[in-house]
Amino acid sequence: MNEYLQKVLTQTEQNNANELEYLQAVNEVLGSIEPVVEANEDLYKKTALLERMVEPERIITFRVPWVDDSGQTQVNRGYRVQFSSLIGPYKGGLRFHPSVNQSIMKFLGFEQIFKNALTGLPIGGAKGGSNFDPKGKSDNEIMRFCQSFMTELYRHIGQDVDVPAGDIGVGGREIGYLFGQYKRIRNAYEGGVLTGKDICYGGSLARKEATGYGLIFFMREMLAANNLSLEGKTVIVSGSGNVAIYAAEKAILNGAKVVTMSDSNGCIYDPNGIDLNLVKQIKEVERGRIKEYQKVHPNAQYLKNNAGEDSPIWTIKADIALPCATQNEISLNSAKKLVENGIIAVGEGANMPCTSDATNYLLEKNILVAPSKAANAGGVATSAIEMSQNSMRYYYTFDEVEAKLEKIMINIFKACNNAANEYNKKGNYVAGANIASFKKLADAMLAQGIV
Ligand code: NDP
Ligand code: 2IT
Repeated sequence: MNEYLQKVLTQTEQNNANELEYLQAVNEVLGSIEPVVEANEDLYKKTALLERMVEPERIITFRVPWVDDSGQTQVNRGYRVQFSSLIGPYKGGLRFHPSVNQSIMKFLGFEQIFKNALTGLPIGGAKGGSNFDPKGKSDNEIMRFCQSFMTELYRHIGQDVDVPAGDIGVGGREIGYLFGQYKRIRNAYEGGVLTGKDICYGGSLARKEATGYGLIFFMREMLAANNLSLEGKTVIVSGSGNVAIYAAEKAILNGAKVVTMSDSNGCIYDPNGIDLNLVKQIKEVERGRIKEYQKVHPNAQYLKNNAGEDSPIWTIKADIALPCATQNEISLNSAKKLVENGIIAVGEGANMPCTSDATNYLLEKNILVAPSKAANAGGVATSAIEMSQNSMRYYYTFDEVEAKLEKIMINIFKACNNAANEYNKKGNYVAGANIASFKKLADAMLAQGIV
């Protein structure tokens, strides 16, 4: 590896020891950009360009005290990693999940910089959240938590400063409570401070569908470039949240058959094709568990997750896999199983769902991999369209937003494909996405001086 790149990698490892997810994300990007670095080595070295790229502009952590329904005070930790404001206000989701820690926040914030650059829209990169576990909490507990979280976060965000949105555990309900508290503290309606708002108070049509739909638009382009299509393909989808549901919906609209969905307890396998309306009822309305699917469709199989073992979902035979749950959900062993079963493409709806060795294995076996920072960028792109509608004090129709999203995803695929071809990595869209976004960010960094 190039000496300068190697030096920065080693330094990053030393400075962030124990932050495994963050180091995984940095390794993947830096591992892809060697030819660009070699061509600009002196300038990058002199301006410490890579060293600046891997150091967040700001990390905020804070205490979030709240009172549960029994009257007991609870304390969680809140985060906002404002990674880069190079090309726009900090932008990225909030995750509420017990696994949240600084490494996960930094990996997500780092990925977000590159993803947001690929959208072609003026948004920087950030991520935030809390180790709060929304599971089993009452609506009032969720509201009190969100209000306490915002009571600290409000001073760090703003529609031209930093614009949070949803992620795991944060959907329309949570964004509503967060927005209400922000508005109350600020005594101003600043619509563009959060995205993923409900339509009735400033949200964008098609934002809810955007990440999943965008993933399928990207898959359609990637498959077409390789003389393939979604028509008639069997698809396994993991997760049953926002991204999974709308990826499944659009895949079905494109003629594919989706046979699985999952949550952290296990997966359902319905060889006849998933009943998506039922999944929406269970997950979006009742906030229940995926196992309940079997009550209505007793012929569907339920495969339980076993602690410490790979999810059984990746052992099910299919043409296309869409991991839409969480990071590192596809291990090397699962990747081997997918290949053994004849998979042709993997579309990453979740952020960094494959371990590094899984990604490398899939690429070695010539499996088409749609990398998360490109393939799931439709969500944040539509968030930026929500911000622009808020600034204009105007609304687009569903079809108008979807058409813009489709165009953006087509352009992202082209950018990844062109960069892969230009740098002798034909068909490697992982490298293509990293190179295309890095070049844009490097140019912006050089243009703005040492900041
Ligand atoms: P949701 O909270 O709506 O759904 C998450 C789903 O994944 C649930 O089914 C959940 O199951 C499952 N899941 C979460 N954590 C784990 C885990 N540790 N192990 C197994 N299953 C798990 O989140 P989203 O759909 O919004 O997010 C899913 C992924 O997509 C994340 O990686 C997120 O970063 C990414 N993403 C989201 C975007 C968005 O716009 N929402 C945009 C781009 C990427 P359970 O209910 O049991 O926890
Ligand atoms: O990972 C992501 O891109 C998101 N969770 C969406 C972020 C956003 O600002 O819409």
